[in-house]
Amino acid sequence: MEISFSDTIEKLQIQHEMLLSAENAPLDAPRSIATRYKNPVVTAAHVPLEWRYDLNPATNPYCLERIGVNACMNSGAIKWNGKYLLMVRVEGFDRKSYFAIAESPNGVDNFRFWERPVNLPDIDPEETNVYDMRLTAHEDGWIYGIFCSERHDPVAKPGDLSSAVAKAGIVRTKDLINWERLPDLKSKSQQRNVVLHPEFVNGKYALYTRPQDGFIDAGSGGGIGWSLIDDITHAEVITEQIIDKRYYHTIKEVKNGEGPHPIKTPQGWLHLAHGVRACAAGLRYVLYLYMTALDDPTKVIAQPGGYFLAPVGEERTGDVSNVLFSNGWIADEDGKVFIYYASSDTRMHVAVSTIDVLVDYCMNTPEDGLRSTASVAKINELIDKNKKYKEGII
Ligand code: M1P
Repeated sequence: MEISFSDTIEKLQIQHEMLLSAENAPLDAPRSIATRYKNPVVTAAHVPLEWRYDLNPATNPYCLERIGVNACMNSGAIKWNGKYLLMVRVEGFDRKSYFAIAESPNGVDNFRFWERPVNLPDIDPEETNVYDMRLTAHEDGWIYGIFCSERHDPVAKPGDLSSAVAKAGIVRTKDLINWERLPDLKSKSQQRNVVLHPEFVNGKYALYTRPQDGFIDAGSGGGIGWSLIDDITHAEVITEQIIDKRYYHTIKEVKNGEGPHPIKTPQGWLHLAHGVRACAAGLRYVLYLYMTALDDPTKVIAQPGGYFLAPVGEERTGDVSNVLFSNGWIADEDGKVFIYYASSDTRMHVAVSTIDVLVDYCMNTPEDGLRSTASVAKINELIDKNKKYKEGII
């Protein structure tokens, strides 16, 4: 017997509600640097049915999904009125991304999208795709969103419909509903992964940048940059200093990029970033941490070697496999940190840690010695230390 339209919709609604209200649970051992949670927190299936289905049987007699969602990924994050908000990059079947806010009461489950996607002011007909917004509640009183604004390369050879140009788009708001669009960041190089530092530095706005020669390739550029901006309403990169470089045979040898804005801790600014290396399977994206000085955010004071989170299990596969990417985290007043990360450009996850643990990890994990020999030396140092401890010498 054929199931009726109303029964189909009811079934979809029940399944959707079950997904949205499912409780999440910690997965990893309690003594990990960050505790992963079992379920992804936001997926394509979390997107409201009203955004995907025409609920009228007269115009949708087969009850088909009219607008498909491919992925929910790379999300900015902010605590707002006691709720945990994600600025989700929702990607449609048509490959276009848009932003939409999903809200949770506890940061680990029950994420529900607000009624409509974000109404991003449209200032340029050439802007084709927007994604990966970082949110910063700046000390000037505004909440800023900086995102990648992508368009077809105007100087691409005829027939080349793949070459693109990445710029940083800037919006700001006081209520997360009404957004003011500011002019895009002016920069000599392509820019993606641009992030606003939350405080003024020397009386200026400060941006983490990622200068690139090309859309995909860092070329002679790359590294996480830093640029002071006189006027955020006409932001321009005049000088750019690389504060976190790329190195041969490391997790960030191909490229890297700042994640969300850094968290201020008593020991320094705590940064989350992604590093990319190449291998036979393609590019591999992992997450790493570093710290900079409170009185000089350009001065790196801790640089633990290697990654802090890399794709495991289900995280390893998706639209763009072998990728972890993060552009949002929330630090609670009690020191808990919710790290939101996407796996394989497909779904959003959370891992929970504390400021104390993350800072301890940064301060006490050996730096990358850049050579196998240095790695072995670090292990021997640790063995010696443990030996002395066991013998009661230290
Ligand atoms: O596909 C992996 C990531 O690739 C880009 O990141 P990056 O600029 O560091 O190369 C972005 O398109 C990002 O959205 C995506 O997750």
